[in-house]
Amino acid sequence: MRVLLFGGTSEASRLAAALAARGVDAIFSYAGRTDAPIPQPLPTRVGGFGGVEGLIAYLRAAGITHMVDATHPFAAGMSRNAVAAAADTGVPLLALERQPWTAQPGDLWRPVEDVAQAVADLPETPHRVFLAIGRQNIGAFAARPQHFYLLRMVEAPRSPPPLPDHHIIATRGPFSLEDDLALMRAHGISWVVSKNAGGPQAGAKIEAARQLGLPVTLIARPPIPPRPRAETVEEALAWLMGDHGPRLGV
Ligand code: 3Y8
Ligand code: NAP
Repeated sequence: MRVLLFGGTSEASRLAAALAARGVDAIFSYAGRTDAPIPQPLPTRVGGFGGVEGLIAYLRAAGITHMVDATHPFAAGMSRNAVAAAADTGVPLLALERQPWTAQPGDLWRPVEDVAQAVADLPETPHRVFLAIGRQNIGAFAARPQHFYLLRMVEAPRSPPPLPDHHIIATRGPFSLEDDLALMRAHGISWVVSKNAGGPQAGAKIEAARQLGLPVTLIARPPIPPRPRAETVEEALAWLMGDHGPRLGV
């Protein structure tokens, strides 16, 4: 057995630790979006594969027998490529993916389908917007310069965002409710924009918005073709160690 684990989430890191503890032959894969990603207890490769064809070539050259796609629910490009490569090579694929958040009493959610709709959803009157969607999609909000934007991302962007009134926080999650409440109060936030990432790691801002009675423009996950799916590390381990490979001391 040789597992290729597509990472970039807390679940991926937990699965990597479990595989390393069991001595499973596995390779961890980062896209290389950040300069100093969290080190993993597995041999790690960084960077794209070169599309589906590049991934297929990698699977064959590295003798990969199983893929676990533990990328973020918004990493749709990687997930779609993994589905295509699995279909082409027959290498079994499992997605390790958390459930989306579901609205609770008190949530003031404004569901939108994508970033463009999130921009259009913002009000005309100036607001103080917590834009906690990282740095890849900030540019789209230049169409709404009337707002103050509190921008949170892992690393500061290489050039200033095209937003006249903004403040950048460069930090790596996960985030706590206490910290997000304090942050949103300190900046007088009146509107939140978030991806529906699911899980507790990025959920603090959603709970904080609920407590503060703030509207949340919530971006739905991009569609990904169907593939076998697990929600917990334990399920993923069972899939790997069960009918898909040798039974190790789990
Ligand atoms: C490069 C690896 C772990 C993984 C930690 C999780 C939790 C903290 C919360 C907010 C939301 C956001 C963002 C976020 C979270 C975890 C997880 C998660 C959201 C790292 C990481 C990589 C990335 C890429 C990065 C994106 C950005 C998104 C920031 C490492 C820290 C906003 C997603 O060019 C860029 O700057 C790209 C940045 C993709 C989304 C975007 O569009 O900007 N994640 N995040 C991975 C790689 O190269 O393969 O650097 O250590 C991983 C984590 N980020 O091991 O514990 O499990 O989700 N990541 C979102 O949810 O909206 C922050 O601020 O409230
Ligand atoms: P994406 O748009 O789905 O993928 C774009 C391309 O990046 C892929 O086609 C692939 O390039 C490369 N890639 C993506 N993830 C990879 C991985 N784990 N290993 C190797 N190559 C990878 O990707 P993204 O949304 O930018 O996410 C990039 C990374 O950040 C992923 O690890 C993801 O888990 C993590 N992340 C993303 C978000 C988010 O909001 N998007 C949030 C948290 C963490 P090739 O086609 O050349 O193979």
